[in-house]
Amino acid sequence: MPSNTDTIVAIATPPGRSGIGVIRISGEKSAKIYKLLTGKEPENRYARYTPFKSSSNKLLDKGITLFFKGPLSYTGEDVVECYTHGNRMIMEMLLEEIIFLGARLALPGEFTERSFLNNKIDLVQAEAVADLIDSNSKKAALSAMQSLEGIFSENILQLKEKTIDAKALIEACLDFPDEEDVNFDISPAQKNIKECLGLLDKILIKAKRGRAFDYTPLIVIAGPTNAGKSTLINFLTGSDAAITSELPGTTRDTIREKVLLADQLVTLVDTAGLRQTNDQLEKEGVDRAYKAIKHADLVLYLTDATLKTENVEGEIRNHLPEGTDCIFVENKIDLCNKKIEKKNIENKSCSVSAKTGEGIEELINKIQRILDISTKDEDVIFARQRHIDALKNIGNLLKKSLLSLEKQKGLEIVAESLRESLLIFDEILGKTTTDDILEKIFSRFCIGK
Ligand SMILES: Nc1nc2c(ncn2[C@@H]2O[C@H](COP(=O)(O)OP(=O)(O)O)[C@@H](O)[C@H]2O)c(=O)[nH]1
Ligand SMILES: [Mg+2]
Repeated sequence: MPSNTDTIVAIATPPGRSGIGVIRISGEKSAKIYKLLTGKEPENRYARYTPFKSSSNKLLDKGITLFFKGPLSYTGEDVVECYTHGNRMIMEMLLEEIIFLGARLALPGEFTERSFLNNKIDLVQAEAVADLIDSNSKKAALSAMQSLEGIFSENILQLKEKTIDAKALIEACLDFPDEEDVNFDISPAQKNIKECLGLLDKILIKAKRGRAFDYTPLIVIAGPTNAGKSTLINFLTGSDAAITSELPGTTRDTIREKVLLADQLVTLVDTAGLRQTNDQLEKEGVDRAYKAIKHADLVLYLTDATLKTENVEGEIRNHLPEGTDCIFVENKIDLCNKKIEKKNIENKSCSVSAKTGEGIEELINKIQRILDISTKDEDVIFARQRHIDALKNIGNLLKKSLLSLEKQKGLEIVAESLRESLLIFDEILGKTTTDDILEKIFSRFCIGK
């Protein structure tokens, strides 16, 4: 296990050519290395144009050097940053020189880990650093920034404070176990726990929304042969990714296409028509279609409006995993003289023509609503699954406490549940997180951060 007291160094900019390259050093030898490398005295927060020289006095490069005296630095320790020409060879030579002067190569995320260990940021903020760097959409980056600014942590701390209050109310009753004739009023505690649950719900909604920014939902188009599934995926992706044909059973492979629907990247999957068949190839296609349905976030179940189809819902329900949403889409309305009535947005069925595009906008609105693709980016938190799972566990413990209170099951049990939930808050923020969880979190960072 490398020591936390070593002075560490890393190239912080990505490999390849660039205008500027940054090398970052952190630890107690930083100032000494600054002096030996540049021949100048480090001055706190002063950007100086300096030479970078090797121990044998060879000029390796010239650039800007910055010194941050700890604890007012990224890691909380003395930090030096060298801005060099963005050439990998030059940077490698400088790196070797700095290692020769007493630093060791930093592990992935080690600078941020030190910032966390020195209490500059909590674990949620440390994770937000990595999420910000890794984010794949502008919305994801902006919401990771909110978490880095501490908004998510503040929300969690607020909920924790409220839970502490509830525990104190319960414990106050527990302090007088022998006074049997004292009738304790549990309603303040009850009210408090209910408020905790309300707050928790709000945080969870914001967290799930934020998570959706960096998640690509899987939408599977399924239904009988010839309903127009391949035509629909082609229409939605604006391509001819899938072969369409009046011959039933054309599609065998599942075709996946990424597309922006209402500002959200989704993966659309076209599948083989669901029917009984003796054709081995088609059978394999149908199996794959059912597999795709199993993993879907949303299924669009397509039927042909010109045909009479019975018990559409029952047909697919047996194959839909619990909780998977489904929109029933009646296609080819251009062939019927039917006027499409505008259905309530809550209604999970609609009529379209994959050929003319009629009704598609309403379909997209329904998809957007079901996946809760928020077009507003305020009030979201970039959360990880770890946070969402922990918050759900807290929710379960709070509900358990409330139930115990209502059933007058004994205040000791209620207090115990509340105590347990407080431990989870500390895990989220990294106060009691185990070493292997920390290692898992920081090893996913890039080097130099
Ligand atoms: N008129 C009309 N024809 C359609 C529509 N959607 C699909 N078709 C036709 O129906 C046939 C089957 O379509 P296809 O997309 O291959 O169906 P799949 O088997 O469900 O993939 C093709 O001849 C399509 O051109 C539609 O909305 N209107
Ligand atoms: Mg097809």
